[in-house]
Amino acid sequence: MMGELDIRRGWSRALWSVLLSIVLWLGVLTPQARAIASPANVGLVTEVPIHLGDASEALTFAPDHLKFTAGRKYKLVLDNPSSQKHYFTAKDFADSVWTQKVEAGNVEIKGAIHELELKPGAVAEWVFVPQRPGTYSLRCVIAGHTEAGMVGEITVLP
Ligand SMILES: [Cu+2]
Repeated sequence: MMGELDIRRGWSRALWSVLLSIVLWLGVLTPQARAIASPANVGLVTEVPIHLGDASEALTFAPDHLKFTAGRKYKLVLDNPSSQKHYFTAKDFADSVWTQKVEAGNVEIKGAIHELELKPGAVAEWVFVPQRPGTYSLRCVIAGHTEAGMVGEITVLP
């Protein structure tokens, strides 16, 4: 016959097993939840600025050497401080990266990018992940600009 004490023991055993399963469940779940919500993961984008031309109309990219690591996410911030338009043309590089988006003005473009044209004063942000290590050439395809030295090099490290 079950006494009052036995009933209380039974209850407390049931309560403990419920608590234990909650603890185990949280233990399994929280590391994943933490990994998804972690600001370290959300904010893991390296910002890299590049100027196409400059205020004194120099035909250059600044910097003219870009270095990335394959598999990491970058936000390339391009601007054109000059009074003429310029191109960021690095076709082999563009074909080898995974592009998340390009943002310019109020427009966000998703998907593959081949080259970018920046009008005077324009700013564009290109978010991508380099996929293939290698050395890629960069140039501005406006007539005469490549010849005048508006060229650069992009290195993707493994
Ligand atoms: Cu140019």
